[in-house]
Amino acid sequence: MTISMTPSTKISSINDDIKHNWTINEVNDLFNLPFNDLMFKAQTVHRQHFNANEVQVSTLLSIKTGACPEDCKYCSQSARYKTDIEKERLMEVEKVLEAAQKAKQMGSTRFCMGAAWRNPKARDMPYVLEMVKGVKELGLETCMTLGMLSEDQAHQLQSAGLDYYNHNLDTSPENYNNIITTRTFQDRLDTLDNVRSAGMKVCSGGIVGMGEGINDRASLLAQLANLKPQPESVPINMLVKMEGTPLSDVDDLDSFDFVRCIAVARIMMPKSHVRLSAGRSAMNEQMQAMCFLAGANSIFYGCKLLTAENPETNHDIALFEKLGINTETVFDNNNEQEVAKKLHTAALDKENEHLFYNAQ
Ligand code: SAM
Ligand code: DTB
Ligand code: SF4
Repeated sequence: MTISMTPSTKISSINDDIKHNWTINEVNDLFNLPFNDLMFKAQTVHRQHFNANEVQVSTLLSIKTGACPEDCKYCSQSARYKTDIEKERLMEVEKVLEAAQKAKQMGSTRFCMGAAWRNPKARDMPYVLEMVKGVKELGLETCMTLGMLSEDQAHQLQSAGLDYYNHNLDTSPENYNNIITTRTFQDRLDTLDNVRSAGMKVCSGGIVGMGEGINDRASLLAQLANLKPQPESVPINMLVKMEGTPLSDVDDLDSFDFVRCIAVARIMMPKSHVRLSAGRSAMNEQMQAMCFLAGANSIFYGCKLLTAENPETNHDIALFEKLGINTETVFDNNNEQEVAKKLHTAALDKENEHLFYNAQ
C-alpha cells in the first residue's frame, strides 16, 4: 500500500481574512491577557482552522555539521565558539536517503535537512538537489534549511521538488544585532522573498529564551505575521543552551511565557502550522500538552535535532497516546481516503520493530 503524504489542512488559502498590519502594542495586548483568556482565545482560533487532535510530525537531519562561518550566539555549529560537536562534511546522498526511509517508517511525514552553511555554494547544489529528489520519491514532504538562498538557488530547489524552505528570523529586528552580526535581518527577509517567489512554502520562526525582552517577542511575532502571505510553518524554538556558546548561561525563560508565545503565534497566524520546535527535551509532558492546547500543531520527531537532543521516540509515542493525538492526516492513494495515523502504529509495525528499539 502506498501512502502519499498530503497535509489535511488546506493551506492554499493561507492569506484569506488574515491580518498583516500588527503593531507591537496590539501584540502586547495579547501577551497581557490573563493566561486563561489567552489560552481560550488561542484554542478557539485553532479549532476554526485545524483538527485540534492532530499534530504534524517532521524529522530533522543535519546533512553538514559544524565549522560554520556565521556567529549566531546560540549555535553550537559556529566555528567561532569552542563547542564539543563532531564536525562533518556534507553527507552522501545515499546515507541521507537511508535516514529519510527510517524516518518514514517511524511515522514521520516530512523530512527536514539542515546544513551549517552561511549559504550553499555552487558545488554543493547538485548534491542537495539529489537529496530533495530522493526524499520526495520516498513519498515524504521535503524541507531544507541551508542558510541564505539566491533567487536562482531557490528556483533550483523548487524544481527538484522541495516543498518547504526553513529560514528563521530568529529574533526581533531590535534585538537582532545582539545575536548575529554576520548577516542582517534584511538578508533574512530577502531569502524568504526568494523562497516565496520560487513557489515554495515558507517555514520561518524564531528562538525565545535568549535573554530578549517581552517587546522583542512581540516584535518577532509581528514581523512573521506581517509577512504576506504568512509562513505556512512557524517554528517556535526554546533556546537549547549549548555549552561553549555565548548564550550557554542565559537565564531560563519562564514556562508560562513560552506557552504564551505559542498562543499568541497561533492567534496571529491562524492558518499556519505552529511548531513546538527545539527545547522539548527540557519540557515535561504537562508543559508540552499546554503548548498543544495553546495551538502548537507540529513537532520534530526523532531523538536528535541537528546537534542537540530531542525526546526519545518512545516518549513521544507515549505522550501522543496519553493525549489522544494522531499525526496529521495523510492521503492513502490506493483507498482514496484520508487516514489519521497514530505514531505508535507506524513505529510498532512488526517490520519496523527493530527501528523502534534501535531509536531508544
Ligand atoms: N545554517 C542555516 C541557517 O542558520 O540559516 C540553517 C541551520 S540553523 C541551525 C536553523 C535554525 O535553528 C536557526 O536559525 C535557529 O533558529 C535554530 N537553532 C539553532 N541553534 C539553536 C539552539 N541552540 N536553540 C534553539 N534553536 C536553535
Ligand atoms: C528550526 O526552527 N529549528 C530546527 C530547524 N528549524 C532547523 C533546528 C533546531 C536546532 C536546535 C539546536 C541543535 O540541534 O543544534
Ligand atoms: Fe551557522 Fe546556521 Fe548555526 Fe548560524 S544558525 S552559526 S548560520 S549553522
